Amino acid sequence: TAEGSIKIDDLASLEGRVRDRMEAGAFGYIQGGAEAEWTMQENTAAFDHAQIVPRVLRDIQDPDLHTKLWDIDLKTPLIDAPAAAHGLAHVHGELETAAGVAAEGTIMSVSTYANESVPDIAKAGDGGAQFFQLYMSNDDGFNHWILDQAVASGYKAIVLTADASLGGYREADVKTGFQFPLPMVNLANYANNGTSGEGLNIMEIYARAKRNLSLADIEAVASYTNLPVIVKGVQSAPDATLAIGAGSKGIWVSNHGGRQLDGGPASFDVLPSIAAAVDHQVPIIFDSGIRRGEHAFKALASGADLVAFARPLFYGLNLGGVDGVRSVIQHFNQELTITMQLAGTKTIADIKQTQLLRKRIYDGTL
Ligand code: HOC
Repeated sequence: TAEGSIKIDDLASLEGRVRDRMEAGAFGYIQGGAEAEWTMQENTAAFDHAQIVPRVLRDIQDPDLHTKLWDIDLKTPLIDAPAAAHGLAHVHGELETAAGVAAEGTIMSVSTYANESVPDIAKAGDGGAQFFQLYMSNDDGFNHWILDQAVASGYKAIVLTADASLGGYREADVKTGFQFPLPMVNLANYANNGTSGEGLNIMEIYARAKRNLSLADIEAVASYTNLPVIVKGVQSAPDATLAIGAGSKGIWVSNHGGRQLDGGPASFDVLPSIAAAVDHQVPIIFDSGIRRGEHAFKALASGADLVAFARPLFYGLNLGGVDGVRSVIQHFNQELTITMQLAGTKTIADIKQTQLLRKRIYDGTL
């Protein structure tokens, strides 16, 4: 693997660049979505349903990407979305991602199903802010053990995954017969677990999931850890309201990159009704389908406070390790900066005042 900064013309083309470098099953697992991949494709297409109305003559130069989540200062509103098994893309997996994301002054979200341990990823992040993404297991001993690790390692929030009580039907994985080729180190390190995940397929991994997740799990995780819980996988205004009522300190609008329920709406299309329901009570993080700075701008203008993405970072990681990760974030930042300048917005707060012309609107009854 040639390491180092990578030249990026556009983020969408990274997928084609890594396709032949990666083992087919690993590429299919990362790139693929559920069933016909309709929702996955809609996630990106949906940004074309809204147009940015630019403002001019506003005395703007050098737009400022800095923002804050709670007391965490960030150099950009673009953050790393959680994803399992970075070892599929790079021999040092999450360690390189952590170093790259921290160097760019933003947040890394670390999956329960990482190929490196929770404490080691925290160390590699070198003081950068990290969230821990919990997939609740049907083994409460494991949930407590891994949450203890996240707390002890200084993670800033627990991202409670709400849309993954069962795996979506991923046809690419079925066709390639994909099995995770590496241990998931947190599973391996948990003494009572009996499996490291190595050699299992995604459905076998999902067999560990707690099926009957409920609102009570928010309070259970919050009181166990004393960390803010952000519920991830929210796709409707009523669920956002219920999650906040149950103690969620953040709402993560996501359909898991189209990897879970196929046939559901694009994440971007449900964002306005959720933002209206949340009404600034807690921050909103958005993911699913972001491939351009203008997509991030549109999500911010529709009520998101932070915008997350995973697949492009996987591709950057594969192409250039820590520097590849940095290159992807820098490219996103560059596109967002250009969009901000041309739209007449100096700050992230200004983006939120920008008018979007929406061609398709979902109402709050979703
Ligand atoms: C409960 C098992 O986010 C994906 C990952 C899933 C990780 C395994 C979860 O592939 O979407």
